[in-house]
Amino acid sequence: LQLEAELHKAMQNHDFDLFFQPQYDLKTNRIIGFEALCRWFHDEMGVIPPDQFIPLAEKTGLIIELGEWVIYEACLQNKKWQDEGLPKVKVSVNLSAKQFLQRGLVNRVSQILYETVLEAQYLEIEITESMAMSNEYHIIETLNRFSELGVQVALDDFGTGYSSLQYLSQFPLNKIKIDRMFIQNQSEQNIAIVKSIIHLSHALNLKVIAEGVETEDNLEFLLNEQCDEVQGFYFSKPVAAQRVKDFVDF
Ligand code: G
Ligand code: G
Ligand code: MN
Ligand code: NA
Repeated sequence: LQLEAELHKAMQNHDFDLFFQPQYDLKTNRIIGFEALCRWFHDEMGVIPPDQFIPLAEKTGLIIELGEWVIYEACLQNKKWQDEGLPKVKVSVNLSAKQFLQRGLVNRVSQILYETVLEAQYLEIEITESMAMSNEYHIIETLNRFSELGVQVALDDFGTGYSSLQYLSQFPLNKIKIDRMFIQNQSEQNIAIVKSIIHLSHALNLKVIAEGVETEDNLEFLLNEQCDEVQGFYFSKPVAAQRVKDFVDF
């Protein structure tokens, strides 16, 4: 396949970059972290969005190398911001299923933290609800090892799968990320779902972040419902690393 060959070439040529989207604490209005999002800059095709190349990278196995690069780059960048004197915040990376199930992942992450001199508490990994539901025993095993390492774990795209929070309470998670579709389509049903995710998460001692916050109304609703954190275009789109300092008043 054409795109597959291009993907291999891109890996060798370092044609990937990370963009960063800020996450805010709703009570203090402070930035508490950035989600790192991968971008592919292609000479002719321009910017290729992750929706198009992550699934392909998964299929071809290239996700292992790419995923490792993403973690390394995110940690390195975060450490750089800290060294420049910015307040310490988390950087959050998305892990794909194949990457998460790979043997040696936790050791590799531990090594990356050592190499980049980033304290583990400033790295967060995001796994999706569907990954958590795949029932493989080593998911809990791996999450426990991340937890022992001190790395934070967030459950991404929450609400799109069929897991109960009761089931998830067996997982060593720190945070639930409410999928943006529940925020953006504020139907009566979605409002009820968001409320119950927030209440149940808090009952289980989990933090909750809402994704896809685009309007003042979204923000007000989430503030009323005691949501902990927010992320979305209302605050900022994902931006290049060098732009982060522009709007980070921290
Ligand atoms: O940044 P954007 O909204 O276009 O991302 C689209 C999707 O691609 C999201 O689901 C996001 O989680 C995923 N994605 C972005 N960067 C990475 C990455 O580095 N690794 C993995 N596995 N997924 C990513
Ligand atoms: O699946 P995941 O949550 O990792 O997806 C992250 C993606 O969501 C990012 O690529 C980002 O571009 C996108 N995103 C972030 N905030 C918003 C928003 O407010 N509205 C929309 N439509 N997309 C958003
Ligand atoms: Mn994510
Ligand atoms: Na999500």
